[in-house]
Amino acid sequence: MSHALALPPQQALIGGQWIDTATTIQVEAPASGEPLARIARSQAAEVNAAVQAAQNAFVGQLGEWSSWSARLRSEWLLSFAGVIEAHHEQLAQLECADTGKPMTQAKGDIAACARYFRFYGGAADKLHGETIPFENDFAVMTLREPYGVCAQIIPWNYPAQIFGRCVAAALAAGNTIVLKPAEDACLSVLRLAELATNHGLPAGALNVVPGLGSEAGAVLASHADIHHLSFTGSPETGTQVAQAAAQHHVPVTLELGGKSPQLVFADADLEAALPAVVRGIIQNAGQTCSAGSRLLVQRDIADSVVATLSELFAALRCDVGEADADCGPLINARQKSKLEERLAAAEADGIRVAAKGQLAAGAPADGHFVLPQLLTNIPDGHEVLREELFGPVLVVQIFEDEAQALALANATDFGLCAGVWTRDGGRQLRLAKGIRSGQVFINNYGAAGGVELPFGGIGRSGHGREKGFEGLRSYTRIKTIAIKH
Ligand code: TXE
Repeated sequence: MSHALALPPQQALIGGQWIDTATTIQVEAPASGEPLARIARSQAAEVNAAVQAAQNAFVGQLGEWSSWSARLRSEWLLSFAGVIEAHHEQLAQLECADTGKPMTQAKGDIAACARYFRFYGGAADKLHGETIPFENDFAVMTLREPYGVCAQIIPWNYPAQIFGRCVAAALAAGNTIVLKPAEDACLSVLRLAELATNHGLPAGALNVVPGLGSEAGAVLASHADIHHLSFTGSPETGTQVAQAAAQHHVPVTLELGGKSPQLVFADADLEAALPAVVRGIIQNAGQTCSAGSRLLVQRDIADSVVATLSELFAALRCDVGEADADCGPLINARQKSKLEERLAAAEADGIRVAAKGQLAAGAPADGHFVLPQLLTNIPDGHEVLREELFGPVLVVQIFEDEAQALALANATDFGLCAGVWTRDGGRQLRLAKGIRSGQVFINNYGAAGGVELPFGGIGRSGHGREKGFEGLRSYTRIKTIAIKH
């Protein structure tokens, strides 16, 4: 597969230079398990050099990047959105090969990446402080200042989208960046970094240190000279990086996944709801932090909903990315066997597989596929209701009334998203207020991924917000200036 792909540089990007590392990491294509690329394995030396380069580009108003005005940053980000769009096809091919996701989804991800640069480009020069009425002989104002060096540790499920979300916002606010992409998929990130450098982003404004989480990631998270840390990944690793950052009092944004419920009431528009419920769990083969992975359905319609969903699941086809199937493979053998073990344990506990999708004819036998499936007959409190499975597996629970629906929706220590399907306006608002999560979608799920909408979790799903204007503010801190006259 690699011969057909135009691969990006696979080294570390430090201070505008692509640097070889002593050893490298083999990256495999999830679709086939075949070798795809060899990326740099950055260690402490590279991470330290990258942090130094980011500091050099950010020295008050003297650094190469921090000397740019908000208007200049805005213009650069807007024009870079155009560069991404011009390379849309090539970036989508990389994303598709590297993550295994269907081509349509890869194209959507690249479009979203460009939209982040357009949105934050438009917002960069609209980030205002305040003036505050105080004693008559004072003038008081607040400035929204960039932090300085932002460390960003990102995962493999949406490399290009998360690059857009984090990098565009941090740059728009005037920060410099050291980004540690995931070892499992980072080719689109490396190409985007190359395009940004070639498009005139000052050296050191964006540094990329590919490598292992336990090496480059751990060194970056505990670095004394970073000023902000944004992490997207598992709750366990999130806890570790937050502890590491706390040693130097570095503020942290954590985006850690979820176990998000979709609540379907008897009065819902089922023709809209059920296909959206299926899309909400099979997108990116269920490897999505915001996946709608729990279906809560009202008893009166439960049998017919399970019957319709069973037909929809049985019609799903898995294939490799390029073939544009409903569902691609999981990212690697480890994620696949972890999920298969959990599914085997669920079956042993009497949980029923009500329906399963199929492998498309001709799909490669050694891709890391797990067939999309619908699980019913689940004992209260079972692990599959509590833990993020990170695969195309939807678990079904039945509720009697609104109060029970709300209790089940909140019976999780995650709190990222929820979908509510009902025509009752009062119930829509009661549940929107009552569900403990960062996002509640009424009669839709995911709001088409709008980059303008703030996004983040509570509890085990993390804290802080990315996306939207709120995401831009989160890359700034307030300075209060009080002038006595
Ligand atoms: O995640 P990790 P993994 C969840 C999902 C999945 C599970 C495991 O449930 O099954 O996490 O996936 C870097 N110090 N999500 O193992 O370890 C790592 O290199 C610093 C949810 O891939 O959290 C990568 O860049 N960094 C999710 C990033 O952290 C470290 C997306 C994420 O890897 C590190 C992905 C360390 N000690 C997985 N160890 C979402 N929220 O969308 C690893 N990393």
